[in-house]
Amino acid sequence: MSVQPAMPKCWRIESKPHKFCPGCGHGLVLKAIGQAIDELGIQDKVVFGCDIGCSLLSWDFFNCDTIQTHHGRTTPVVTGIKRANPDVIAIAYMGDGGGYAIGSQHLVNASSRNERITAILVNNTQYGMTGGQMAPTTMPGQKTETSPYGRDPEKTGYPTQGPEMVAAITPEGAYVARGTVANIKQLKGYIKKALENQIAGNGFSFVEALSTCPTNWRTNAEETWNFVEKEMTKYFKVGEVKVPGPREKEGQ
Ligand SMILES: Cc1ncc(C[n+]2csc(CCOP(=O)(O)OP(=O)(O)O)c2C)c(N)n1
Ligand code: SF4
Ligand SMILES: [Mg+2]
Repeated sequence: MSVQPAMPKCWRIESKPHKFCPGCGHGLVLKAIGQAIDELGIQDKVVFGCDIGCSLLSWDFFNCDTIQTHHGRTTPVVTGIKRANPDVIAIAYMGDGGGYAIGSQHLVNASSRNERITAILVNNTQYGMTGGQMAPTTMPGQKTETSPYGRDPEKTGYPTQGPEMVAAITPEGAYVARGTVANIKQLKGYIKKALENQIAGNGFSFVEALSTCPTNWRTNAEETWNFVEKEMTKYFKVGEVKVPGPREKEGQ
């Protein structure tokens, strides 16, 4: 008897198996997104935007309206769609290179304008699709194709703290969290809350997902999970960073 994998109902079965490398975290993040869409019953309303980078392999993942855009530009593209059609649920899906480097201005501007969209960013500590170059999220000492002796923060700075930055510059009503593919249930919960925040019209919603790239990390299965669970969490704190509601009073 063959065992059928449990796929979210909103996934396109015809496009599976997907094209990510074995052990890649993108498929897990997309599964969490799919489960959140199913549980909220919003498949008919979702417009899914994906970026350049390995995220573009999700262009045929969902039975939802989908658009693929340039680096980091997924955020303004789905913002335009949302402004023109306020009833849609707009999701921008991108990598850390696209969201925090090449298209970082769009994340900053959408955050400070509190756009009513949901951005989901996959942090795999480097530029995956192009062969593993250093990204803003590369950790001190981490070796990549362009930091062969390890990232030196004196020369190239410390890892970008994306959710913390977004939380600092968004007005009230924003929802911001960092999840991990090592805890899919929690990640799905954060994505669901981010989508609910958009549905409620509160403001910008942003979820970063710590993710795996065994191909460029050159890690086996055990090393891959150790890296995401033990190394990445030294720099990237998993949890909710900002939830809608009044800010604490000054001095508290
Ligand atoms: C403006 C621009 N600069 C550079 C590239 C080349 N490029 C394509 S994918 C990519 C890396 C993407 O990395 P990331 O956003 O972290 O996604 P990942 O593949 O890691 O999921 C780069 C630099 C491009 N397509 N456009
Ligand atoms: S290169 Fe890395 S991020 Fe891209 S599909 Fe392969 S494992 Fe995933
Ligand atoms: Mg990346």
